[in-house]
Amino acid sequence: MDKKDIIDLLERIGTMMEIKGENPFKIRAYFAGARTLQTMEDDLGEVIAEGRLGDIPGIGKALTEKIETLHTTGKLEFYDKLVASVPSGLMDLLEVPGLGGKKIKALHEQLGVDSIESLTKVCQDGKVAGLKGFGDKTQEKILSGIKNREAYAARHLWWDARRVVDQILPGLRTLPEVERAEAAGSFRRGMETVGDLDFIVASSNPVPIMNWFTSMDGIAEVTAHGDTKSSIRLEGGMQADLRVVPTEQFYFALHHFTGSKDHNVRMRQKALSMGLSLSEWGLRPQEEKDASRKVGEIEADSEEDVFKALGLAFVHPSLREGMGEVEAAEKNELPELLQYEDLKGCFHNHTTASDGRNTLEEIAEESDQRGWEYLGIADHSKASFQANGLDEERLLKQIAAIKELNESGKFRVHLFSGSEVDILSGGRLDFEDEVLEQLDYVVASVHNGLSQDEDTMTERLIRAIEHPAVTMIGHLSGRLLLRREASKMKIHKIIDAALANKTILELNANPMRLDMDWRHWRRAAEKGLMCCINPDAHALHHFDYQLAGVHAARKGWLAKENVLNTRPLVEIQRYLNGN
Ligand code: DGT
Ligand code: CA
Ligand code: CA
Ligand code: ZN
Repeated sequence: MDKKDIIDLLERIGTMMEIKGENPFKIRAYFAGARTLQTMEDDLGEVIAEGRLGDIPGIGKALTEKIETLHTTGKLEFYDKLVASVPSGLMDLLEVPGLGGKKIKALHEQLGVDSIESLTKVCQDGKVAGLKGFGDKTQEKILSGIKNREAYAARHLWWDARRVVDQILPGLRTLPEVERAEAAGSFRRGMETVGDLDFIVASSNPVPIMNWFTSMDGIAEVTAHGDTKSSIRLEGGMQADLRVVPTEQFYFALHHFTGSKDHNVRMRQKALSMGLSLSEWGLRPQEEKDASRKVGEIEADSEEDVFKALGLAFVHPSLREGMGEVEAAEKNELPELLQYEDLKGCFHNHTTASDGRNTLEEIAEESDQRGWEYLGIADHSKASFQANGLDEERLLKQIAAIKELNESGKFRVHLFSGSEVDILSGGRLDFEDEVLEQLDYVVASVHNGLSQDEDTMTERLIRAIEHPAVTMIGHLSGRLLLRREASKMKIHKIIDAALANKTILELNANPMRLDMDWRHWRRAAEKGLMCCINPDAHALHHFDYQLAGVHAARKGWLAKENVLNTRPLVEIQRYLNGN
């Protein structure tokens, strides 16, 4: 088990012991141990091999043994027993924001809460507000937390949906009866979250396809099994529909079920204005009401044909949100789609110096393999102590190490020295100007006080945007999709400030963030706002996140010239030097 997983597990142990009301000193030892591991710079494997773990302050004898066992075997009997002794309903409560071990214990002991349902009930009855340490505000927060949790459970990250699609679609395509198969719906549109998956298949023999679909591995429930339409729920909770249509209908059905509803409405209006009627069955003269008669039917051998028949340029699925794409297609004014290959590097990446899993050299090597021209290192700053943020001394050392690595010529990629500097609660930065001046660039981000009121947060961000050393703002809203709401802020004021100060806003490509939201990008970019797509990488495979970033950028109508990191190295150097 690696260090990160061990840290999580120690914290979980501490929380479960809190719920059980065990000795506070013992509890504290687990949380303190987790924190110590977090800030430890040495490699855990080495420390254990050299028998030095027990010498580290904050890690006692009992903890040393447990960490060593976890590191070598990945298992711990003590933990398994603890898990078995805490009712699972109580562990579910940890998913409600604001509830930790101590509060759960109080709710359990004093109000008999043992599940989300019983917690909802006592909150609605107003009983929670009266408990010591709770109050009206907490009670309200718990209720809204539960409500969000339900809404969140109904959807899935696009990134996770992709993994499921990558399993099912190739399977469908290998069936001999299948002529064509695609995943439609919000997934195909590249929405950041997906409700259910919608598969569309062309075939004249649907029955075997339906049988295959409803008997795949990993199905929790078959909710419908028909001749041309079936629905399933998978073990992870994701649902999927499959529709089989005759080949000649395929591209009309694909277009229809790709949606969105708003896009479809606009397309149907466009068809009507030409005396045509568009549906999932096809495109035909309006007076031809009887769909079974094929008089005057228009054929489509591709989705492009559907658009062409309406006098429209092809609208990529990413753009089909009913936000003016049909009008733009009429005038041939659609944006040129951003491609993954357009990205030449990125700027928000973490190393082992803070909370990343890889060293500078490993990251440089990976960048070379991916063919990137440059890569920016932006580890956390000292205020992010839980992420082992760098103080001034460690940062200066890193700057020197990066310089040395660049000069060594060992790697093709050029590394830039940056920092992900915390924006403190009043908008001040975590480093003084003299330190910031040593860096090639600065990503400024909010990591605490995320629930400040709208005006305070707006002013805080604008102050950072106005700081001359700040190159870009990281993950603007702080949202975690399906887990944490965005901080409240006056987004248009912030965009205007970024424009006025020529500060870049990041499009954080972590599939859980995709922040700033694509819905704001189109207008902002039209006004000249510069975007930078960053993976916020904490491990090498996180560089893959850039693909999710590109999808979000497309939904925001961003073209290559709106995105800083499509530029070649020389231009980036010129840009960062301020000319
Ligand atoms: P989701 O699943 O909530 O993430 O979103 P979608 O867009 O995948 O929606 P879904 O699965 O309900 O339906 C897929 C597409 O089918 C949708 O984007 C457009 C089309 N569609 C479904 N129901 C309607 C409808 O009542 N009217 C229109 N115009 N289109 C519909
Ligand atoms: Ca869907
Ligand atoms: Ca659906
Ligand atoms: Zn961050």
